[in-house]
Amino acid sequence: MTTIRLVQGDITRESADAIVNAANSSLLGGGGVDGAIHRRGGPAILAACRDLRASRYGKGLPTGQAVATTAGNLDARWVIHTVGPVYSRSEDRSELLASCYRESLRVADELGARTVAFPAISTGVYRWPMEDAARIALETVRETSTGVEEVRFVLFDEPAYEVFARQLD
Ligand code: AR6
Repeated sequence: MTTIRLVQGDITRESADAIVNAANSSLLGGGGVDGAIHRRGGPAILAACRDLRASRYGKGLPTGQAVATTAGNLDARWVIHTVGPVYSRSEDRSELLASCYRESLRVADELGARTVAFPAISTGVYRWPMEDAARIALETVRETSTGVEEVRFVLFDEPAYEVFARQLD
């Protein structure tokens, strides 16, 4: 059984086996939660991302996939980088967003992670409406069979937390 927990705050302050990053396919950092993770996690994460680019992901990490690196100075063993879809009104990309959660949990299982902290993937720069993103995130985690014991959603602000809390009920 996987327990789902919601907390409000900065994911870079969390303690977990794995912290998920809402990255972009370059894996070379960016703004939002990605920028915060690289800032607080330090250069070891970027170095590991560069190695992944050089070895497996020369063309970048495809949307919906996930890959792990060291967590550097974060209070975690791994950062799992996943690339969310940019929200589109004309095209349904829900399956790609669900895939981010599923693939991150698959990578977490491979690593043996028991606790995994997720941000609300795609709801910032990538503009996915929070309500819909929360529904997809929670449904996908509930429907995924995993050895992860605790999935923690770390919502940056009170409105995001409230949306997730309503959807969880
Ligand atoms: N802790 C928890 N949540 C956060 C934090 C934090 N420290 N900072 C922001 N959020 P975003 P995306 C929330 O933009 O939409 C980057 O440039 C934020 O309020 O980080 O998937 C990447 O490099 C929002 O609810 O990710 C990509 O280019 C959520 O995290 C692009 O942004 C996701 O916002 C990815 O866009």
